[in-house]
Amino acid sequence: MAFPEGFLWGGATAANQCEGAWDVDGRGPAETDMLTGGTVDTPRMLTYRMPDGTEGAVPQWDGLPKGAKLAVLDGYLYPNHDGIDFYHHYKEDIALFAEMGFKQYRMSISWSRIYPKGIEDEPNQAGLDFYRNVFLELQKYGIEPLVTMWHFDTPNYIEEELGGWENHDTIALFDKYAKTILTEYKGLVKNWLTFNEINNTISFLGMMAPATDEQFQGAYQHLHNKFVASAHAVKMAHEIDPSYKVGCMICGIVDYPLTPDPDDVIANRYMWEKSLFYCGDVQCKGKYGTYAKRLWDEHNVKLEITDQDLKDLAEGPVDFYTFSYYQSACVTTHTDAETTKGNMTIGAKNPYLTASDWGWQIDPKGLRYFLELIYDRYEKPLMVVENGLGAYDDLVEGEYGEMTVHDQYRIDYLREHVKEMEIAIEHGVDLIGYTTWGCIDLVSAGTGEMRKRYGFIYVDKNDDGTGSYARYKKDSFAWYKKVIASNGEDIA
Ligand code: P53
Repeated sequence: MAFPEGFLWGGATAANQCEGAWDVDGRGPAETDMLTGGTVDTPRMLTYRMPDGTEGAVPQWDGLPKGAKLAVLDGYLYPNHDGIDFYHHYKEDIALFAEMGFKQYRMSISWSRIYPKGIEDEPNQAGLDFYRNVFLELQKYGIEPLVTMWHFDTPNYIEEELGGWENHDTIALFDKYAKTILTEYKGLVKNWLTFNEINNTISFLGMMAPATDEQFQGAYQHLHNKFVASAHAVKMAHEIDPSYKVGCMICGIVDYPLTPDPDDVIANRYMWEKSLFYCGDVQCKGKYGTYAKRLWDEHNVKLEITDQDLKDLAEGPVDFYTFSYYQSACVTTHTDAETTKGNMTIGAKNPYLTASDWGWQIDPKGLRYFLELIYDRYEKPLMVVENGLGAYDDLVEGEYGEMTVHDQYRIDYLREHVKEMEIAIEHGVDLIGYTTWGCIDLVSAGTGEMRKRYGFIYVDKNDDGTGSYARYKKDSFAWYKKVIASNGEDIA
C-alpha cells in the first residue's frame, strides 16, 4: 500500500471564493471584493476611484495607479461578493465533505472578518465566532482543518492607506492577526499555512504586460515583507502551541525547457529560481538563495532588509511544504514559440500534452517530477493542497431523477494525478496529504467565473449571479468517496 496510514485526503477552498457575505457581521472589504468577473479570454479587473473622482479598472496582478482607492463601481459584477454563500451553507457543505470521507478540509480565514480594516485593537467577535462554528462542525465529523491565513484577501484599508505589503509596517498588522487566530483556535486546529501561492507576486508579474523595474522593486519588497510575516507566524505558532505545524504554500507550475538549446535550458533553470525556489528557499531554509542577488540586480532592485528581519527569517522556517499543482509549461528564448489559449496561460505550448478549456496544460507526470525534486531539495513533509480540473459541467437528470453531472473527465484527471503521487511515495517522498481544489464549485480566482468548475459538488449559481445555490453531487463525488475509503487503492 503506497499511501501511508492517516494520509490526509480532502478538499480545498478559499474564503474569498466561497464564503460570500462580504459585508455581513462586521466584515471589512478586501482587495478580492473589488475584482470583477472575467472570462477565458478577458482578465478580471480591479476597480478603483482616483482622488479627483475618475473611475477606472486594471487587470488583476497589474497593480493600482498611485493614489487610487479600491471601489465597487456601477456596471460591474463582483462574483466574490456572494461566492457560493458558504457563510450560510457551511453545515450542509461540511456534511457533504464528511459523506465523502474527508480527513482534512483546507479553508482560509478572511483577515477582514477578524480585523475589518486590519488596524483595530480588538478583533471582530462575529468573525471569530463564524470560524469557531466552522471548526466545531468539522470536529463533529473528525475532519482536520488546514487553515490558510491569507488567501489573496488583504483588507482594503491596508492596501489603500498603508501601501499594502510593500510597506514594512504591514508585517506588524499581520502579526497581530496571526496571533489572534493562533490563540483563539488552539485545540481546534493543528495545521496552518501562512500565505497562499506566495510566489504569484513575482511569477505572474509582467504576464499581462511587460513589467517595469519599479514594479519589480515593489514585488520583491512585498515578498520580503511577507517572508518576515510568515516567519513570525511560524515562531508564534510554536510558542502558542508546540504541536502546531505551519507550512508554506507555493503555486507549483512545473517548467520544462522547450528545446535542448542551452539558452532554453538555462532560461528554464532561472525560471525555477525566480518562480519557485526564491520563495520556497526563504520559507524552508530561512535565508535567501545565492541566485537572489542576480534576480534583484536584473531589475536594479534595492531591498529594505533589516538585520532583525534576517534573524527572524532564520528562526522561522516552515514545518512542511505545500503547493498547488494544475499544469506544466515550457520555457524558451525562441520568440516564435506557440502558446495555448486563455488569459492565464503561462509559457510555451508543449506538443506532448493536451490542455484544459482554459489553456492549462494537463501533465500528471509533472506532479511526480515536482514532488521528487522538491522533497530532495527541502526534505520536509509535502502536501498537495490544490489540484483539479476546471471544466464546463452540464447539470442533467440522473438515473433516479436526481440532478447530477457526469464528469468522467474530472475523474480521469484526478486519477492520473493520484497515480503519480503514489509513484512518488514509492520513490521515498514523504507526502502526507492531498486536498483537491474547489471540492465544491466556487468562484474562479483567475477568471471570476462560476462556469469554470472544479467540484465534486455542483452549486447552482451562474456567472450572471442568478441561481438557487442548491448543491448537487456529481459522479466524481462517489468516485472520490471510494478513493478515500480505500486509502488510494481503488481509483478505477
Ligand atoms: P482558477 C492561477 C490564477 C490565480 C490563482 O485557479 C491561481 C492560479 C493557478 O495556478 O491559483 C490557485 O480559479 C489559487 C486558487 C484558485 C486555483 O488556483 O483561476 O490558490 O485560489 O482558485 C484555481 O481556475
